[in-house]
Amino acid sequence: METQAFGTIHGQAVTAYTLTNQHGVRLTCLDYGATWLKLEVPTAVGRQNLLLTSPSFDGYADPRSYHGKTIGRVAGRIGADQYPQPLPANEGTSTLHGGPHGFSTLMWAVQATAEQLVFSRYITSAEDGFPGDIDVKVTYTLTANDDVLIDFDANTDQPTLFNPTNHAYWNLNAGDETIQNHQLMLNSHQRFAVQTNKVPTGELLDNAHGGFDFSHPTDLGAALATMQTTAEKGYDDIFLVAPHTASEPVAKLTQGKLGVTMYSRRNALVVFTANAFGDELDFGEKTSRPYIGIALEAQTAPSAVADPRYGDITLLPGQPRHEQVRYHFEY
Ligand code: G6D
Repeated sequence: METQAFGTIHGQAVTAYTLTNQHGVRLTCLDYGATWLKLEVPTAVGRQNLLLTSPSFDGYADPRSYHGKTIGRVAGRIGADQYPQPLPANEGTSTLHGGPHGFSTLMWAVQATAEQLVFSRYITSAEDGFPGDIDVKVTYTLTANDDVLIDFDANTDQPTLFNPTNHAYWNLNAGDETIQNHQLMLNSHQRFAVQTNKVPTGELLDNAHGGFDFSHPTDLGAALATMQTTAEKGYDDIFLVAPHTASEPVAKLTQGKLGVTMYSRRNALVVFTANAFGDELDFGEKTSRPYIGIALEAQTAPSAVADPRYGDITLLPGQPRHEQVRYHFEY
């Protein structure tokens, strides 16, 4: 395990932690936001980072930057009034990615071993505005067979919500190209209809029509071309994951020899193609612009907050919850 100073926030030092496996795959995370900073694989021409990464901490200090960060208590958008107690709003009347003081804005304690980075944090209700004080652990594991596992664990003292995810953006190009030359497969046949504020209505739409069918590996450039007549001009959609076994992937993204395959038991995956990105974000050698990255966010469908048909995101005292997402890399 290696560490590197990575700036400061509110007078506190931010540190980058790097694990390397036997094949030379390297995982780097920050204590701030329990952020996934880099995933580097060895290639014929040297190491290649598959994530969008800002070169300095400035790129992570803004609470509205979510790249690589751990998102919680609740990923995605829910109405701040969709729970018996009001939730902290940060986008009109919605709570996006855990509200203004979500997991992504916090400094986490770290315990590191050769294979794991364990980020832990006690978060009070007064701190993030959700009911209940919670104990949270986010564990990144880099295995010998080129998997990264992210395990999310939580306990609470009062009923609350827990639906965390990771918000890494992928770009498998060595150069400055966008993800338009990538192929995407999703284990999904339906997606959630949303209101104009992007909070789901609870209705499902069929993926078969209008550029949403990724049930087989699909060219993202061609798919994005079909989206140019929409207001979003790209994907920012909550896909319902089809029933599947633990060994069946929920998503696979490839470009040439490089690939990332995601496994999750949860029933939704948000796909966001950075449709309106401009130069307000700095991704180093990758120029920030539309489609410079793709976020694949495994989660329980946000509709579950108000509709038990779509799952259960409640966290109850005495009933700790555990969620996991696994990524496998080919290079
Ligand atoms: C998520 O779906 C959302 C987007 O709408 C948002 O802009 C982004 O996070 C920051 O992927």
